[in-house]
Amino acid sequence: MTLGRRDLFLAGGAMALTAGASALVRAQTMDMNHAPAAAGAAQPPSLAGAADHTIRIGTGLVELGPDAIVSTKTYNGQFPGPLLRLTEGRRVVVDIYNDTDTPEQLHWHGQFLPVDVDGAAEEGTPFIPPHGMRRIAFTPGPAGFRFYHTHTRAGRDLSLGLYSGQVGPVYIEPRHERGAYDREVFLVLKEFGPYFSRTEMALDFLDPKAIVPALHAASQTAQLAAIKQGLPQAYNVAYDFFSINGRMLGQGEPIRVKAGERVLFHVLNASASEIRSLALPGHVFRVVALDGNPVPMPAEVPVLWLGTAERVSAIVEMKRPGVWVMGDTIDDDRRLGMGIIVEYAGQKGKPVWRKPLPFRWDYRRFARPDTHMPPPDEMIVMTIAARNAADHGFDVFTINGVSFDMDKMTAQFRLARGRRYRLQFRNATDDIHPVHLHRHTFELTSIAGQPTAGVMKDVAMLGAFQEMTVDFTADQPGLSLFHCHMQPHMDYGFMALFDCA
Ligand SMILES: [Cu+2]
Repeated sequence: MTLGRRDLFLAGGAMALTAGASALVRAQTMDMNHAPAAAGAAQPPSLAGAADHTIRIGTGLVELGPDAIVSTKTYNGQFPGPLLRLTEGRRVVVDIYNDTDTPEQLHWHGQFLPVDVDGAAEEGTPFIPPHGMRRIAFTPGPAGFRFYHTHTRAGRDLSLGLYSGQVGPVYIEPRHERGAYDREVFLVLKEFGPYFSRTEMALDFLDPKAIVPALHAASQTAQLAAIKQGLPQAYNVAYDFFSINGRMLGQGEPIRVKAGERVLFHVLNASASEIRSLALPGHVFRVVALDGNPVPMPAEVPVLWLGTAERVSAIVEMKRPGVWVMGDTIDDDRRLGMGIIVEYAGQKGKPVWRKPLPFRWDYRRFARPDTHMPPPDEMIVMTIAARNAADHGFDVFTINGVSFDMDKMTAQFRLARGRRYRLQFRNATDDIHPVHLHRHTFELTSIAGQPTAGVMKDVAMLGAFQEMTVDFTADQPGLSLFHCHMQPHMDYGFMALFDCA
């Protein structure tokens, strides 16, 4: 059963919902103004002098193609936002202006920053007020491919949060450059024109495959309970337009390459809710970094898979002259624009797409061969469950039975500074969840019961009915937000705060 966008708007009263969501965000702003100074806060920067970077949040048009022009919130009137090249350890001052009518948060994804600049209201970062500005200063790190994006709740308002165009890449120059390549190309994968639907495509591409029967049974019980209450299938977000670097396949400039060149692609999945794949026929990707962190064992793969907010840095040796489509392996998504043309010098003709052979994505491919991990100081079990279609047709998520309360914003987990923790995720839902921990990098230590080591990430896809463990050291004082990076999941309960003292 599919519910079209028009039907839903007629049924739901979209305008009223929009106003409600804005009021909620405004109430949070007022609360924040009365909050005591958050732990881990840095000295506020001086307002004297010019900033190193200025970012303006505003509403603008993005021309994805001649017949696909969307109005959305952007950074500096462009999509993606400007590439910010920072240097590890060299302090920067950034002015952020908000030219919109709603409070905003700008999150520096993947960096180790104090709570007053990290960009999450849940941690205590002040909002950038509507038609106001904030000057922030921070010391960038760790080195590698990061990004910046909005961190507001969208709920039922698909103009807010990551449904908008508020995404931009960050590259933090390492002190020592690594890898043999000739040039870098940044690719930001992003959908536009979001609408509600009830169709959901199940993706089966993760290895290892083993599921935990008890988690599967718990999910089934929850789904049966929803059916018994007569609740329909929950809402899912679908999209009209798909793009790479803000242009639909065939509508932008091709990536022009020369035979023999080694191109380092920095790929970001900037989707609010979708997992993406990417292939370039006739070529392989040599994955050198995941989420900007060098992998212990660079390895060649025919297809990249990225959960929301994940990054892959991969070198492609250009040795098959021609004109190719680099695109999503899902035909519908590629036809709706998810791709970019790669054109060799002197080559002409219709761009060629070839479906890659079936391929399963496994983080362990890039892991350290030796999987012996020292035991953590403490283990924290986090069981994720869903109450299907429980909140006006949206799935509500819980962690250990608790759904995050956006009004109270209380910390669910306490951490002692300097201790090493192991998070054991247990997914009692039928979705893959790209889970994200702010202000830290974690190490994957087991996937579906299989031990692994050495892969450092800030987002990792947790398979349906599966378990995964990640280790990290609690070295950031104050609150750190943990959440699923799918906007509809984080908006409906899939969040928790860690409080480190
Ligand atoms: Cu999720």
